[in-house]
Amino acid sequence: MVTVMTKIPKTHPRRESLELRERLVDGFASGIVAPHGLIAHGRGEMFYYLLGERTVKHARVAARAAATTLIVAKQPVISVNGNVAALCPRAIADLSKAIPAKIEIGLFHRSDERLSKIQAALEREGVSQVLGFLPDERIPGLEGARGLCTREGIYSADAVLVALEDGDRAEALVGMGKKVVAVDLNPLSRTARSATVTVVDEVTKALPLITGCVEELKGDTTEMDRALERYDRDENLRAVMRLMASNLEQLGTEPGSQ
Ligand code: PTJ
Repeated sequence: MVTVMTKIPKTHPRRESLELRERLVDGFASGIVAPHGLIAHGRGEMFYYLLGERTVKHARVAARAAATTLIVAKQPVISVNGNVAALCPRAIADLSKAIPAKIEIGLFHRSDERLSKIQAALEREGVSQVLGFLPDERIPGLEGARGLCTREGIYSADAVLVALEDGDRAEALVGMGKKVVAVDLNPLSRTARSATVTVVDEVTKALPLITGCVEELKGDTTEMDRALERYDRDENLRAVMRLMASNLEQLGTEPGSQ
């Protein structure tokens, strides 16, 4: 397949968004991203647009709870799929170092070829151990290849970070008794509504935000307790939805502004 990378002009008003698209298209062309990943990204773009394409305060509150959940976990694991590997492999490496947490590739549309390409992308960012290639366990209730995982990683983890996750898998991980930290731009998704902590933000912004919170909170039990006390998932998601609705309302009164 021939894919021509488009150079986005520095002055383009929607440059950041278009550059993320380019990363996805590039990841698709190089075999990291599944075709379905392009559709998933489009859905995310729509919710990000409603958020005003910025990290909102509710995401900052959630990020502190997410960081605490990962710090206090005995066996935290970061689950990586094609989209996340294409968008922000460095941010995954940084977060795994800061916590520290293992990294496991968990694919919805699993193939050995994609797995090795994602593994190579993470290794290029200095990650020395990437789990997932040789699964020896299954997530109960998930049929087919998407239920595969490793005993050393996701199966034994007490906390798992998932980004852009399919709802079934997020629910199944919660069903296994794990704390699930989700990054998802859609506050209505099953993933967002079933995770222990949900950060509604664009993943390339959310992961560095969580890493910053990990660095700040590590060792500060008072602030970590406060971070968990201040976070209520359902209230946080409702607040994000109210914000999206009010942004939409405001956009509707400014015709032609976009
Ligand atoms: O690489 P694979 O084979 O594991 O496949 C990955 C995809 C993403 C195709 C698979 O997990 C999937 O189909 O996901 P869904 O069910 O479409 O869910 C993706 C969720 O992520 C949706 O709720 C989107 O709104 C959200 N999303 C998309 N892009 C972003 C995002 N959230 C945060 N940052 C984004 N950039």
